[in-house]
Amino acid sequence: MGSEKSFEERLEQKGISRRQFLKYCTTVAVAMGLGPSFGPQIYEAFAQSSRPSVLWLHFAECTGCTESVLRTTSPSFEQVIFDTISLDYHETLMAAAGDTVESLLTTIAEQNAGNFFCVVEGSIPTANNGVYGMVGGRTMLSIAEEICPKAGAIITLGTCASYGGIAAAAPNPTGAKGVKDALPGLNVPVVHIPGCPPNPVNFVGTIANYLLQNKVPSLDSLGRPTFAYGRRVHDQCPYEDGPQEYRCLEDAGCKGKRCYNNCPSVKFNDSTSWPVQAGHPCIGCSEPNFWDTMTPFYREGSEHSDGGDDHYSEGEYDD
Ligand code: FSX
Ligand code: F3S
Repeated sequence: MGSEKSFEERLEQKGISRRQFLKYCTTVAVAMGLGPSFGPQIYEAFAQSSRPSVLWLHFAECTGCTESVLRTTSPSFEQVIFDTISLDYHETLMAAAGDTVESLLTTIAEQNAGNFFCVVEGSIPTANNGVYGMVGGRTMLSIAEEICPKAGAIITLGTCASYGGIAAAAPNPTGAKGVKDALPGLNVPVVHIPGCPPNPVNFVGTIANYLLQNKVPSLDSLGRPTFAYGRRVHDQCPYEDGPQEYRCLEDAGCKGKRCYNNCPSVKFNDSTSWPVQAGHPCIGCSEPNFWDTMTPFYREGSEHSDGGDDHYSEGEYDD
């Protein structure tokens, strides 16, 4: 009870009510396939936990994954982070920089060996001993080799960290790889949360699952939580026979039939919208090698790609 009270006090200090946080936990519970009645259990899991340590590594990426998570507004990412996990290292959000911080990374990983989450964003350049990706004078590859094996569990946030993403698109001159491919022999559970960018609800749901059951969620053959990636985008899309103000975009090149993700159900930006609702075909961004296998993203000559003013045309963005 004591820790629950201090958790609520911390929420209050940040101007967020128990009710608001409970609402968010209910969203996470629904995304996890547990149903809204599990919202209070997730709330309790966060309230009672001793805030697991998280070391967050940035490699070859656009930082869109962090940006997506930062767009969690009710509660804000800052509230989720500082009240439910202990974010001990995150290069984008840390005020400090330099040698002290770099040595802190090593120290925290050693002191908490086996007991911290390692979140990885971005792929790892491996060609020529990883020389094409450096942070603080070290290769991303050597940082990953040092930190990742010490984690209790690894969450690869985004398609780049999961499968290589855009940096690994053909001809992949830097030898960019996802974490598991870059670190063969890694003996730590790895959860892939792909998407370019991924949905923050799926990230928080993975943490919640760990707090509730002390293990990573069940995964599909590509290492993704089945609660989030168990169904095709197309199978959840409401637009095939849906309301007339929205249109099915399959003839514009939509890859929803080849892509597994919960975008139509969970949506982005506090459930405001998702690509097809915004008028853009799904580009299959949560599948491995989608830059090579899902392109061209737009289908030429379709009714939606021939100059309509609310849909992109092939070639319009060719610069
Ligand atoms: Fe990749 Fe994420 Fe796409 Fe960007 O960190 S999955 S390019 S949204 O930023 O890694
Ligand atoms: Fe990506 Fe398709 Fe969702 S493009 S964000 S998986 S609708």
